[in-house]
Amino acid sequence: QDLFQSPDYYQLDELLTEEHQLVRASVREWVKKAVTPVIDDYCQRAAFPEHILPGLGQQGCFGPTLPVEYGGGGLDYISYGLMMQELERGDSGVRSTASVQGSLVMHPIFTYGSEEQKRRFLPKMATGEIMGCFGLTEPDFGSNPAGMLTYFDDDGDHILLNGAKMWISNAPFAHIALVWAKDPAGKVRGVIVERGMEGFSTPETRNKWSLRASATGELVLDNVRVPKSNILPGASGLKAPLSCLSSARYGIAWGAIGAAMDCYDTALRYSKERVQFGKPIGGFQLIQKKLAEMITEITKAQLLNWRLGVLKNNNKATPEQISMAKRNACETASHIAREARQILGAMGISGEYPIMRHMMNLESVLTYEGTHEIHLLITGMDITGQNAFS
Ligand code: TGC
Ligand code: FAD
Repeated sequence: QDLFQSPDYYQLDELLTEEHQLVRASVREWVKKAVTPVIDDYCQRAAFPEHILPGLGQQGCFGPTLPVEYGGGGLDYISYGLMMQELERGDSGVRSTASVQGSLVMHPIFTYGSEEQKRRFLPKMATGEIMGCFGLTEPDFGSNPAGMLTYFDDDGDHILLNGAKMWISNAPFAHIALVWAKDPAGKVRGVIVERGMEGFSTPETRNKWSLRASATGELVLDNVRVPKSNILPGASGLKAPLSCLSSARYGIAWGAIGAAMDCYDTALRYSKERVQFGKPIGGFQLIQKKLAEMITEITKAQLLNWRLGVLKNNNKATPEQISMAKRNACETASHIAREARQILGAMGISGEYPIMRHMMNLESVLTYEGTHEIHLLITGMDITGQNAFS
């Protein structure tokens, strides 16, 4: 891992500012020291490396694009993308933790929250002192969150919240959960539920073969009495949670390519060292085909992500463009992980190398934040004007 070189076949570093390169170098070094040496062990034990949270905060990975006055880094979206790329080069679960905290909880509190909510939560979330999770998916409503059943009733200066969320990253350890629920008028609202509130529990989801080093759980809401001051005043309608997804999906587009880079880099080095039939396997055409296609796909995805970052910096990126980049990155990374695993032969399935772990993680990355099929249909609708969802 010490030898990791970020593939830069098209001299894309020339498109990055000094600040972008510094941010990337800093997170890369941190991942090398804090994540890479321990992640296989946590993954094998299906445990979450909670001790890395302060480090993620110190690296500025929680809410990097938010203003400094709220604890954010005031960075642009290319820096944010590069951070996610480096985190996911370490492990998709580590990037997930940062995506959820920054894009799915801090971003909506910043965008839709009251000044009191922002001051109370954001600075401590930026350091990792307060961790959050994002509850949109329900047992019967995954791709179609509009159908959600979680709801609340009015109870004076409180609400009574009922329902259940499922497959929620960070839920088992989060201090707060941003729960999306329907108000008495049937409008989707965002409610900050705090650990310790009566009737609120977060059972852990076990037996995952993917994202094993990420903690996933349910949110069980049984008549939870929440003060009305915990409702995000600016969020009304499904557009609010879906806009948070746009921010997280953007990070995944960069992140999944980080995992792909790690697989490519590992396979390339292995192909130069592993000798069969009297020569390094990298000298065989079939291995070269795999490696050449990998670097081509990584380079294409890097260009797509960089351009999307420029659009995002100029507030011009559309949700549909983000869907295309998320989908492309997941497909590219999953394919590269499978090809890289084959290049390592039997060693490809060993925890001594990161490839099988990335490959398994990427199965979740393909599904969460909108499945591969949903993102295709988003593109389809955008170009034809026809809704093929329902
Ligand atoms: P639809 O009528 O299309 O949209 C409702 C309103 O929302 C707007 N909108 C968006 N705005 C911003 N960003 C987006 N990505 C948006 N998508 C839609 C839309 O313009 C509309 O606005 P308005 O003003 O007209 O009200 O809604 P629909 O019910 O038909 O659904 C469309 C669909 C299927 C695309 C959407 O439901 C969807 O994206 N489904 C996928 C669900 C999903 O991605 N869930 C993710 C859960 S969170 C998660 O997985 C975290 S994993 C984290 C980790 O560990 O990294
Ligand atoms: P379904 O919606 O039931 O889909 C099943 C299959 O049907 C998929 O292949 C899908 O593409 C396909 N399908 C559905 N509708 C259509 C259609 N109209 N046309 C064609 N095909 C269709 N959610 C959160 O809210 N917060 C989190 O933090 C979070 N973290 C997650 C962590 C992990 C590890 C995982 C695996 C999931 C997480 N999710 C989270 C949930 C994730 O967002 C959902 O799994 C995802 O949105 C898909 O929902 P579903 O699993 O219910 O699949």
